[in-house]
Amino acid sequence: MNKSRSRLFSPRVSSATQQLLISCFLLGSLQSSEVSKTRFTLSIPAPTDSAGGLLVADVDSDGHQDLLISVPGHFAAYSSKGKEIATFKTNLVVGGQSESQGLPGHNGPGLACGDVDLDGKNEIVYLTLDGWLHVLDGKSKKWKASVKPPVPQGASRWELAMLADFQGTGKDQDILLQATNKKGYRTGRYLAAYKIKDLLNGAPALWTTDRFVSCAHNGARLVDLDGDHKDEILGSTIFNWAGKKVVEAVPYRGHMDSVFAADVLPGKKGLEVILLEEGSNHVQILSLDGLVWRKANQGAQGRGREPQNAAIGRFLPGSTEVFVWCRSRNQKHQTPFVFNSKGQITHRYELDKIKPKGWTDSGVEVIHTIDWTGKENQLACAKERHTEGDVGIFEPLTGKFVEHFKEKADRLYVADIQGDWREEVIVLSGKTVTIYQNKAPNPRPHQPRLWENRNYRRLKQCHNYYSP
Ligand SMILES: [Ca+2]
Ligand SMILES: [Ca+2]
Ligand SMILES: [Ca+2]
Ligand SMILES: [Ca+2]
Repeated sequence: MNKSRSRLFSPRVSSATQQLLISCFLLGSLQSSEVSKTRFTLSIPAPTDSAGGLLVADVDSDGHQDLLISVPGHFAAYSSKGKEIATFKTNLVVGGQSESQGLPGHNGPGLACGDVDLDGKNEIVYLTLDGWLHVLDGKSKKWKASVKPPVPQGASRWELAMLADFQGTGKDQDILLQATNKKGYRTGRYLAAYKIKDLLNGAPALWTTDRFVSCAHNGARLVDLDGDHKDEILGSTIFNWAGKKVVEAVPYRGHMDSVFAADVLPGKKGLEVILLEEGSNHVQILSLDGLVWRKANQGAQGRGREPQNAAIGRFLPGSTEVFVWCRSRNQKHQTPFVFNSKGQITHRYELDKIKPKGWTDSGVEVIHTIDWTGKENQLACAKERHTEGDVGIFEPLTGKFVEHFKEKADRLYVADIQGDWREEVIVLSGKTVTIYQNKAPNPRPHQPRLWENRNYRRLKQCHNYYSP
């Protein structure tokens, strides 16, 4: 491995942007609630394919969450009201299919944001195609540091940088770098964990590995599973803060398609990890002690039906039980199925019979669990699959849509950006961003903001198309 080196770096900051800000009330096409729409136009190019994505963080450190948007060659930050904070022209690492191009994969933002130098203000952290990692001040847009970390032999460059806490400080003082093998079917097997301060000073990594088994199409996801305030690293293998493999999926055929973390079993200490197999087509739930359950939706021939995508959440009104909703493989006429927390299938339906009029027969994609109503139970939000299409919010257990937004969505992201702890629906269509907010009365206005949960923050930064 080569020694780290540093150099000066000057981002170009574009002039003021053209913006259109609309804030209005309208009724969703299903007329189920009042929805406000904030709309503005990007001053960076529109996405032309699946490269680049969205991220919510307080970029300018004014106490309000902002939106980061990346496309090849550019990224930009806007306030939740559509005010431009910064635009940058730089070859950040974003891309499409990770198994051929490397990480971060379809819709991966290739950006991270947090206070990495403990000056009380957030920095933007990202990798560029030439192998450098950059740190910018989010508010002043000024360059703070750049470094070219040594790259593992089988990789072409570091492809994904994630802010982490491996020391249990409660802050963002660590970083995880991930890369795929450069030859053959590329998966994110290489990891390097650093104290950020060490990395920027050219000091060695806390640990490295070439044995991480990542999901096939997305990077690692970080979460504190056991409550020791230190991040675990999630894939088909789960590593702890010290780089030790603590648990792994039980044998399966093929690869893992998605990974999520949730407290599926509150009686069992810590969070559980939900993994979706493609090949042997089961859903696995792991705890730090090992397998909790592994189940498939068996067809008439006894063959498991592929879960393909999932949404995990409290989907049953009046209950806090966590359910695992699976979309099903079908290219058309999707038939979602739902497991309860014990691994029993409790719901199945044909999406075609329930979806809104005009919605594609190809079903849904980019499926996020969403705290939309403010009630205890959650919903799912998704876009029309395989098309720049509409966005909807639906009840996962029944498939009933409660909102239908007419869109030509290139990207969909769900996060609390407007300040009410409930989550908004954020859509990028060409150069147009629309933030949909539920203006119906919030039944639980005094809930803590979701961002106070460190795991919410981590999962909202470590995401792509396959594991939103
Ligand atoms: Ca802000
Ligand atoms: Ca800072
Ligand atoms: Ca932990
Ligand atoms: Ca648990």
